[in-house]
Amino acid sequence: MPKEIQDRIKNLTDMLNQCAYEYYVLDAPTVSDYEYDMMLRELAGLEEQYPEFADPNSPTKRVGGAVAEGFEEVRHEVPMESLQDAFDEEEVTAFGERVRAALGVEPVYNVEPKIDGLSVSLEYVNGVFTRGSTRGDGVTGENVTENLRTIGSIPLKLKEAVPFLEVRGEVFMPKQRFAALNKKREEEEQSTFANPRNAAAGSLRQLDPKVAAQRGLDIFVFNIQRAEGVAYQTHSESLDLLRRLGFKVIDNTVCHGIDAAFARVKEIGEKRLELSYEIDGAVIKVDDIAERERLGSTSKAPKWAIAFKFPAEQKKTKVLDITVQVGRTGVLTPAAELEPVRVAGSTVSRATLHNMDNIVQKDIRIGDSVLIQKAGDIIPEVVKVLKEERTGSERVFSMPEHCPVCGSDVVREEGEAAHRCTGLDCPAQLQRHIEHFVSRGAMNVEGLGPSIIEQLLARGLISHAADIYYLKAEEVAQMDKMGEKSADNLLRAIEASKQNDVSRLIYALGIRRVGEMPGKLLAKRFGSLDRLMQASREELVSVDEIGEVMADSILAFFADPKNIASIEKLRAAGVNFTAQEADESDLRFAGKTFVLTGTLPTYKREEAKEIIERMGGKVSGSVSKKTDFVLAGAEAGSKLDKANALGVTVIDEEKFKQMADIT
Ligand code: 0OX
Repeated sequence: MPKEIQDRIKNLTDMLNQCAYEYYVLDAPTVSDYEYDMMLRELAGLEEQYPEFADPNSPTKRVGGAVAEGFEEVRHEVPMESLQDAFDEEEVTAFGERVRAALGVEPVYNVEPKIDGLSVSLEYVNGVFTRGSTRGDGVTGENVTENLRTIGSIPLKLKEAVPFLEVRGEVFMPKQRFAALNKKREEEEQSTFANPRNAAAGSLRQLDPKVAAQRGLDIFVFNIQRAEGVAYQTHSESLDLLRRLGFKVIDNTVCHGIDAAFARVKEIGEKRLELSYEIDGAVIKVDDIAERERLGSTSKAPKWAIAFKFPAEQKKTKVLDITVQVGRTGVLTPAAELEPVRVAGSTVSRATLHNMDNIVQKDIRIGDSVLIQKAGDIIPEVVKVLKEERTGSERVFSMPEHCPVCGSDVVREEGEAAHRCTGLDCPAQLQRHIEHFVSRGAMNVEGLGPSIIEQLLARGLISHAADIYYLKAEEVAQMDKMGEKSADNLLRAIEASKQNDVSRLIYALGIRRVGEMPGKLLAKRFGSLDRLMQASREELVSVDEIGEVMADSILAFFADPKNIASIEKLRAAGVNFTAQEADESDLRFAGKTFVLTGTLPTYKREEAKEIIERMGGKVSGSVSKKTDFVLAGAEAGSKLDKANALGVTVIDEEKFKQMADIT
């Protein structure tokens, strides 16, 4: 029996690794997502039952394991060198001349796009991924293995068990993922990332690999740093080898001579906007490894390579006006209305200005000439004001004191960047709130777009998100451009959404700062909306990733009778309030603070701490009035005295085990 289990685990592991390779590296999946998930689930189940057979490098770990406390340092045996830069053709020509002079011949080059991400090193022992680290300063980086493991295109096991291999690659966030992430962060009132590179770096440095796993990171590899048991004469051969081993390898073109290489650089530059990831240049490398060795390196960069940098396309235009949009939580977001201009492949006529601080800091005025560019080749942004072009007729912008939609007061809370409409019934907020409620990540009601919501609100058919569940067929059929069939489909979609898992509902409610991920964590931890509504602050903050600010926001939401009325309306309509996948964990110590002192008869201090934290409690180093229990062992010192003096309950290990139900 165990042999069969072991074989099945190995089989599933191999199949899942192959599927990840086909999906992420080849971009040619051979199984459906559903089949993949089924295999993954079966493997996770077997590993849980038979941990002795679980592979530490299992594909189940790609979803993100334990939260780290920090990252340990990794010293790079082979330094991760940087690249010399060139900004014009002359600099490239000069590089070509230096190389030819040193070698005595015109070499063969290899030209690659330069991915705008961050460099990492991946190490494999006997074909198994053992460690991954950031470049850092080139000599010392950080161990980010658990986050890298979540990147689907990184092979966990190579197709051949080479004894040792260290490869270098660039981790990046595709443009679309970057744009979607920033949109979501803006909605959730979190700060946005300036570009995909920062977003990738921020994601790789997440202490919780589950967060990294959600970010859609990808990688291209482009260099063998160290290897045993492999042989290659040229860079091209090394890249072919990496491809055969299962890596996603950077696009590369062999070019004979520096002129051909530069022509390829220009070609890459012309096509850059068609790529799904951002590049900031192209790299020209000598292809022959022996020639590279003859050329050597300076203290920082190899003499056999040069990076040609493409400038981000910037265009000049005029700020015609600054307008304000009201979001679903009432946040007023200013935007520059621009004289239309073509930049990075499309016409731009508007750029978000984020908030007042950004406007003040860049001193953007109505009528200003400005330079604009696209962050991540997608999101238009104002880079700077051309102050020398001011005529004196420009107007300083100030945030409206009243909401442009409902006229309510606008306030800016202390410590917040955002201005907010205080109108409880602001139609703009309501519209955006309902759009959010039915959006794909929330209740996912297909066919209920912004214009239908607008009509439903205008005709008084709905005035709350919950009202969609009370719409009648004849009411829906009244909408413009709504045939009988689409009305029918819409009602069906609304009806179907009642069965959603409660994690979607929690996110859909629009509790400030509670995004999709917190929605899932809360659903899992509390199991139902009713249980979440009763949760104390302590219980909330005991959930990983839920901080004090979010906990307060959740408490404030459920303390508002208007929100409770909406929830009751949803309940009466038959919307599901329970989680499909509730966490069975026992949180009996939620909200309780323990202090440990002395030597316990059987537990080490770390073990007791682990039990307390797993059950939702906290361990503190010093006794105060807020301490609930002092767990005291032999030779307990001053902490025990203090506990007695303050009247804090003192327990021994025996009692602790009883409380935790450990026999
Ligand atoms: C990139 C990239 C970065 C290897 C040896 C020195 C620099 N960002 O796409 N670095 C290198 O080469 C390293 N190649 C690249 N394509």
